Amino acid sequence: VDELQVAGVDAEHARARLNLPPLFAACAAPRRRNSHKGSYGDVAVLGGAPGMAGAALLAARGALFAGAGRVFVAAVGDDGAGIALDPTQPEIMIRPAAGFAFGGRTVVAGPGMGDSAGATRMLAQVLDGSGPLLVDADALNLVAASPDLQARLARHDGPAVLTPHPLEAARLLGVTTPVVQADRLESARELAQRLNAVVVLKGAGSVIARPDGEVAVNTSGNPGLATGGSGDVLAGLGGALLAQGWPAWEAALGAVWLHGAAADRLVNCGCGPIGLTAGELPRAIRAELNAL
Ligand code: NPW
Ligand code: AMP
Ligand code: MG
Repeated sequence: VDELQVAGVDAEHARARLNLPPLFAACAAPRRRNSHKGSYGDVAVLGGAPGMAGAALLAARGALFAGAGRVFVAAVGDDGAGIALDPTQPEIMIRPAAGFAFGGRTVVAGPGMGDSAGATRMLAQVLDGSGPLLVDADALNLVAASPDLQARLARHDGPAVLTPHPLEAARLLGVTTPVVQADRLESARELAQRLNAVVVLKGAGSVIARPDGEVAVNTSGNPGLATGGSGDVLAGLGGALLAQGWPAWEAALGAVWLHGAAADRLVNCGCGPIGLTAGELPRAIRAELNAL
């Protein structure tokens, strides 16, 4: 704490820098012997508009390697001419978002979702649903632009986690990125209260905040994560923990810590920080989860 204060970090920020694993370890119970894929939940990634299929597939891989029982991509704007299969990950089931049955599934909304009218309609539908929900990327931008979607999100009947990076948080708060960054704890808290959800304000030292004002600051991870797609993997990982029954606060703490620990593991074996790729994270996340 003293060292952080010398570095200019205020006392509250220093206190919030917690060793996260003890806070979520109870959720990481060993698998029951007679369990089956239905025991570990379905994750549906709503996203992957034309040109950004990769974001949805990275989120889907994050969910798969974090133990979700079944993983779907509900592809926005896909009239059947787009992606039908991920040849390197055939476990992922890819369907058009229109008509997709989201009920009873954990929804990860946003990776590569775009801002089309169809995307907005599908997002309104999942916000009105009652399952566990993780909102990221373009879904956050759509929420920022629409008081109607903000109201639907605040009313969402089920666990909800939001994972904005600083620019997405600035859009949601109607301010600029430097304003968000000037007080990251308060920015995250404000968003959690306004939108009635657990909020992960991403970036070095991700802040996790609850609507009741509780905050934590993550200590794992490194600048190898500053690469396209790493946030999409985090979204899928968080969705998988929600699908396996982790409450929103524990799922957010667990996802952020495991994601950072996976990047630290990759750096330790020479796969970064320079040139670390988002696609390498899911297997490293699996190794961290099994080592818990
Ligand atoms: P700058 O440059 O500093 O002004 P956008 P996106 C800022 C999909 N993807 N600290 C920074 O702003 C996503 O899922 C698809 C401070 C940065 O330039 C989305 O659907 C991929 N500032 C869509 O693309 C792989 C920070 O935010 C700007 C910050 C758009 O998402 C890539 C970027 O924000 C991507 O994931 C920090 N820690 N972090 C694929 N393979 O298909 C970010 N910023 O304009 O919202 O764009 O995040 O790339
Ligand atoms: P996104 O911008 O949505 O792709 O998300 C980027 C992910 O990488 C988030 O989980 C960030 O917290 C993480 N990240 C980015 N830069 C750093 C950094 N310098 N140190 C630690 N984590 C980072
Ligand atoms: Mg992102």
